[in-house]
Amino acid sequence: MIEPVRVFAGIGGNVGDIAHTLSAAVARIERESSVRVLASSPVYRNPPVGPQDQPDYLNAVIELEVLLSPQDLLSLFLAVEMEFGRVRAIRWGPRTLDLDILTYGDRIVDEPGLTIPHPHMHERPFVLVPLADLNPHAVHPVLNQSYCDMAEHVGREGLDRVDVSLFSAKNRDEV
Ligand code: A4P
Ligand code: MG
Repeated sequence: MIEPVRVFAGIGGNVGDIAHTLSAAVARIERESSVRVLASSPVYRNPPVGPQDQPDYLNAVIELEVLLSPQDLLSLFLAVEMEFGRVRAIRWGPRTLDLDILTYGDRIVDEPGLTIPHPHMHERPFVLVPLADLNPHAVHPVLNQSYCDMAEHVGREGLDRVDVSLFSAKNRDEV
């Protein structure tokens, strides 16, 4: 029997009706029988990291319980990105939807095409701040620091909380 695994995932985008895309993507993920959405962080508007000549992003972190391997979860994320019209052109360039696996339990994965924990998460305010909102005292599986300490270290400059709710458990129970 497969044990459910707790996953934190980054969700973001900077093209189109971003708030709508992010909510629709979370609803799409929730419809998978092998995934349960447990919570979503607040959503933050923030300037692009990487190439600057692109619009601001909306970013959030979602907490999932999955019955999928890390590889199968990545395949699901890539499929959902495609469904929402993600066109992959420029590295770190604009995208309608970006789904990243941040952590998968305490597992460390380092193989071609998949690195967990996500290799940039520890340096990105748009990941650490919402992660600390959801789970402040949890500890990064490799760096052994709590997310609230890491978020404090990178700071929250440029992050502007927006009034959008991606998911509430109530929505799920009503379906
Ligand atoms: N991949 C490897 N590990 C993972 C993982 N843990 N989760 C591979 C998800 N994917 C993972 O991703 C390329 C490949 O990474 C995937 O096919 C998968 O096999 P991508 O998202 O298509 O590539 P990319 O965006 O060009 O590069 P990268 O390094 O993945 O970018 P990120 O980390 O996704 O960052 N600024 C703001 N403010 N907000 C953002 O959300 N995002 C990015 C992209 C840049 N700047 C940003 C934001
Ligand atoms: Mg990505």
